[in-house]
Amino acid sequence: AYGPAPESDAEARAWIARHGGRFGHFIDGRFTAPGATFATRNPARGEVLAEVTQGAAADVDRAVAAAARAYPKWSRTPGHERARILYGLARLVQKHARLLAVLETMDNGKPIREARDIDIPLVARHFYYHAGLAQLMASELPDHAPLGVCGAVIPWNFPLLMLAWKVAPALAAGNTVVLKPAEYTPLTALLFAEITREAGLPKGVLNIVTGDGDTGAALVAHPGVAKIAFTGSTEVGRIIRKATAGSGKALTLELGGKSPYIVFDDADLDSAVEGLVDAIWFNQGQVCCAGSRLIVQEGVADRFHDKLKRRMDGLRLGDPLDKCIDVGAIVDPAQRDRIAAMVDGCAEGETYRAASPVPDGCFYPPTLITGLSPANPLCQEEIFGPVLVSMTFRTPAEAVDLANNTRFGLAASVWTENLNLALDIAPKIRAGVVWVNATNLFDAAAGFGGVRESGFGREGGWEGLLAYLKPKGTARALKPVAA
Ligand code: TXE
Repeated sequence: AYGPAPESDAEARAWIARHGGRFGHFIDGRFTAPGATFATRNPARGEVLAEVTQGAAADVDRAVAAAARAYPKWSRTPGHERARILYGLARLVQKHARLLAVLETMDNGKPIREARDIDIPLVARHFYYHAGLAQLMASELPDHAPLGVCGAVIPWNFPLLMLAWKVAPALAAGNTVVLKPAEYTPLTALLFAEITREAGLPKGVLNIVTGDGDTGAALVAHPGVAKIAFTGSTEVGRIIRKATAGSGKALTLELGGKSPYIVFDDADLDSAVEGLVDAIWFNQGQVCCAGSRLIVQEGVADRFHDKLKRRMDGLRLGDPLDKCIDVGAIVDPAQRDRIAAMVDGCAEGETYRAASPVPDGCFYPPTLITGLSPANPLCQEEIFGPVLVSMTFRTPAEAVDLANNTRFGLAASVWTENLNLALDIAPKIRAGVVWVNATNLFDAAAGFGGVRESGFGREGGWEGLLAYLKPKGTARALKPVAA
């Protein structure tokens, strides 16, 4: 261990034990009896944390029916009353922050420092912000009405934060929700379900059905669902878009990325290195907007790579509950093997791996690959791991061409001391967000989302709220669900 003592997992283990180590779904305000289960593991230690129920179509039916029963009352609950409950949820997330952070780290493998200082505070912030919007809806959006039952399918890289991104705006707008967490990381969603009871959220307003892609597909296909919000792979996003086409369901998709990180020769190189460590090694690179393509100006490329390698060698890999860890575990051996296969399958370029010893278990070291041609699959495909590829450019126009040489368009980062250059470059990059001399800036008040194969729709801000509303008077195109 690097730190004095790893964060204690006793409270999280006690919570799991209170549920007998086996979880059912959360439907209509209570946990169902566990059915056929699958294991969710701690990827850093390989141990089974708990058994979780594989949701069948009948479970999805029951959850959608519960959400449909709760909808009339919740949608007519005044905004200030919905706000009171959402503020309560935000405060309870803060109250249980330590337990939520430890459980997230155990289930996902992310460093406790990140879960504690980034994920969970952003979750609370998201509920605070949307409580405020709920309160303002009657005066600011008097001509809008909620959609009905909203289905959310979320990934494993930010389990509770992605829940917050979907649930907070949906509830603020007056919808009810059925959410399916990712199969690798269902535990914080189930703990959050318990917290909704403490907050006095009426039963049926939020329902959670655990399971794999089949459970997600059943939710997507359900005729009683008015909207699907999905975050995950571009491949599954494509399946969901086809499955919902012509159904009248509203849809937002937040998909993969291959975000460029452009460093001009006049940039503050030390700050750009620090930013890049955050851009590509935050959450082991398992971030949809990860700055996974370094595009650095030729004259400073060697110097920049040297600085970056020194910084890489200082990164500490290890038990994610160790408070001094920089890089934790990959979420699952299948993902780790997928990363390794992509890197090992590359015949081109030079690979540099961080010096830190790689612990046993599901770990992959921070890796830099230089000397690849832009058409190489590693420069084109989302690796979704701690692997950075680097390319060089001579002119700003070349930098823009390289940045846009991708099917994705989620985020980008531009580093230069020349503000005119930054302002000239930024709008030419096809991405949902372009950060200048910064990276990974997220706020509940700012809409986040992509263009091209990174998806469509925004989450956060008024724009994100509008994705859960329709103009008043629009008839529901969907079949009502029998209560
Ligand atoms: O994602 P999936 P996986 C990318 C990343 C990663 C790859 C595979 O490149 O390596 O995807 O990860 C549910 N209908 N991202 O397989 O399958 C699934 O149960 C409905 C990028 O984990 O997209 C889970 O809850 N739902 C990404 C969720 O979709 C389905 C984050 C995401 O899983 C379904 C995650 C179906 N047919 C992975 N199939 C990002 N951009 O943030 C699966 N699911």
